[in-house]
Amino acid sequence: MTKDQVAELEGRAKEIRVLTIDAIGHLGVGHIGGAMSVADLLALLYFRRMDVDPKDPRRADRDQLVLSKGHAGPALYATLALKGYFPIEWLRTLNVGGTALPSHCDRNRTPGIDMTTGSLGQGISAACGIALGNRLASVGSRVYCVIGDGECDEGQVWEAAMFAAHYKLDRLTTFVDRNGMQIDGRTDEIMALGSLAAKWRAFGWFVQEVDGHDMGAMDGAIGAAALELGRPSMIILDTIKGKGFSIGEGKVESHNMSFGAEEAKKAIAALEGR
Ligand SMILES: Cc1ncc(C[n+]2csc(CCOP(=O)(O)OP(=O)(O)O)c2C)c(N)n1
Repeated sequence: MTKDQVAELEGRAKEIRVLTIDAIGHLGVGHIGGAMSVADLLALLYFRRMDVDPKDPRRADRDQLVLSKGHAGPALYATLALKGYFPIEWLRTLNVGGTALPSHCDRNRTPGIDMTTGSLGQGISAACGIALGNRLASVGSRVYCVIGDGECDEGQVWEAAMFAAHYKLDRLTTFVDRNGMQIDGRTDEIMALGSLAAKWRAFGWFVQEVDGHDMGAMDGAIGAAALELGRPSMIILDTIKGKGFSIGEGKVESHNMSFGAEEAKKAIAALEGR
């Protein structure tokens, strides 16, 4: 990637963060921490890597994303709005009655959402199913999946890990958003994960570890994953929970935080360097 391309993607990530803070601030409460930590990845996927068409969100051979940590939905909604799936104005309808944008992802309600998620552990299984289904249908597209590090406490994640390796799902690239925190504390204290890289390798995956706020590093890893044949790919992203949200950055409390429009305004000004 050139410097200009990196700068453009960083600009997109900033827009995603601004719109996510605005939407959650407008509502008054939401999962801001885990949304901020994946904003850079979402910018990279939707504005560089994924072959998708906002005018045809269900195109059979599109690349797909399963946001298994479905509570980060608001960041994905901001990304999809910027990409042109629906009007930016929808973002302020986050989680109000009758909305197309519920707090957690719902493929039946939101254009561009590929899988309904929110019950942790299930999304990665769904991603495996999509990848295997694509192979059976001779569809050559890629499936991306994002799980949380706290989500790795779920046994179902490891069933999916075995399944993907057994079926050699080499068109599946999964990311762990390793922000070191989950709902009620640091992952080290709640359920220590040890070496995640060693675990995923032991399950038969091609594993890379990169800085989840570094566009170039992530892009390189996604490229290397695409070249890997015969096994699924895991890219462990080292991230900061609440990244870019001045009130909550690096804090466990950012997980599901209450804040209003005024605080959102201040946080957005800080993010934009005003
Ligand atoms: C099966 C299930 N159990 C509990 C929850 C409630 N919950 C929502 S987010 C969360 C913590 C997830 O931590 P992590 O995966 O690290 O997410 P992140 O820190 O990236 O937001 C929990 C326990 C859930 N959504 N699903």
